[in-house]
Amino acid sequence: MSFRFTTAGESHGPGLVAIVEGLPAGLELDHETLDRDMARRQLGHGRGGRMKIERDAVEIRSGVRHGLTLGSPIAVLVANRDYPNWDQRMNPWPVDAEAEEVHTPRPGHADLAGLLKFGHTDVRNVLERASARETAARVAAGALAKAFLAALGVSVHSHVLQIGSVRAPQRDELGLNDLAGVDDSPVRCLDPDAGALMVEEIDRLRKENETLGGTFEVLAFGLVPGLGSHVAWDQRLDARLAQAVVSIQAIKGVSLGEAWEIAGRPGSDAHDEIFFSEEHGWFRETNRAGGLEGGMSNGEPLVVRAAMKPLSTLTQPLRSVDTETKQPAEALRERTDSTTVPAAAVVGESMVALVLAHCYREKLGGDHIDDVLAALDAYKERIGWRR
Ligand code: EPS
Repeated sequence: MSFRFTTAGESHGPGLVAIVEGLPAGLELDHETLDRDMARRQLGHGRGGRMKIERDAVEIRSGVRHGLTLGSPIAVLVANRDYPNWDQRMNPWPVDAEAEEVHTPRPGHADLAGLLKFGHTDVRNVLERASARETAARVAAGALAKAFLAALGVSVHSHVLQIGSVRAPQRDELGLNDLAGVDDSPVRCLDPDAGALMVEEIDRLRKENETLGGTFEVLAFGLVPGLGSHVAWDQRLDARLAQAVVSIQAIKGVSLGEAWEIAGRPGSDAHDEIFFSEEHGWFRETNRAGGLEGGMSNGEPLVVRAAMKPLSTLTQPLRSVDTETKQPAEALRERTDSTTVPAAAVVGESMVALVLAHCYREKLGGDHIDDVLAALDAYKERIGWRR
């Protein structure tokens, strides 16, 4: 059973599209739940003026009827409310007005490499697609994946660990209850004191015309062991997760479980010992592996962390070169966000959910959601899984 998704769309074009293929028929969708994730991606202290314009909402164009999936590809449209302001510059068809070209690539952005690779003269032909606006379509697709996972008892969450130089204190293993209310924090941080310091740092650096990066964590609860596979490199769940998360704009690093911490510890302090009881079945007392062993889920909560670089559009631009004259020039100055780490964490949830949905489809097959649930029950029964 293949599951895949793709997105299309430019940041200031008419809109974004996601197509999700391979969900079973009969899955119940709730419009409000889908839109809630779209709104969560727009949250976070440090967003710029654009978020006052956009009110992202999911418009289903195919594959769903009366709230139930049909088993056919689901096409989702997310309109760009800013488009009317860009109608001349981004119109798919020739316009009378002359659109001024951008010739000053931003260090850290796709601008220069994209320009050279595709033979454009206008940097806008690259930056419009490279923009993280595209993540609105990923979140729409991710919301569909989350609905499928929820039917299987799986939930995906995220929270911010660091913005700029402010780090939230280390916490021991997080449970579902700890994550409730994280969206009430203006930076989606579980520690209120660290959250307040993050807000201060964002405000201070914004005044200095700076942008900020940071780190976030995505967790998934309720997984069965055996998603992904040790038998081939491209079936390994950890590899799929790393690719999916690092594909998010501005993400420069991904770690699974306590990756960087355990690298320096002796082996006896790096793994999760195995226990069995009649009551719980298989279980662990620690989760250093972040729910991943041998490229497969092991049934413990999945823990994925990501590092995001500071956004590369700066209101005090860095040095660049005019691509036409080859003379030194300041990089493009555009309206921008100060930080988008809280939003990126929501996108991280979506990418993790899409990978997990893929693995469940691969593992359990089935054309109707009831087939999938029956296969899940049979698998749990066979392995004696009691959670
Ligand atoms: C982005 C630049 C900003 C962000 C945008 C991503 O857009 P604009 O240039 O229109 O102000 O707001 O993010 C979104 C629009 C979004 O929905 O997340 C960039 O260059 O990546």
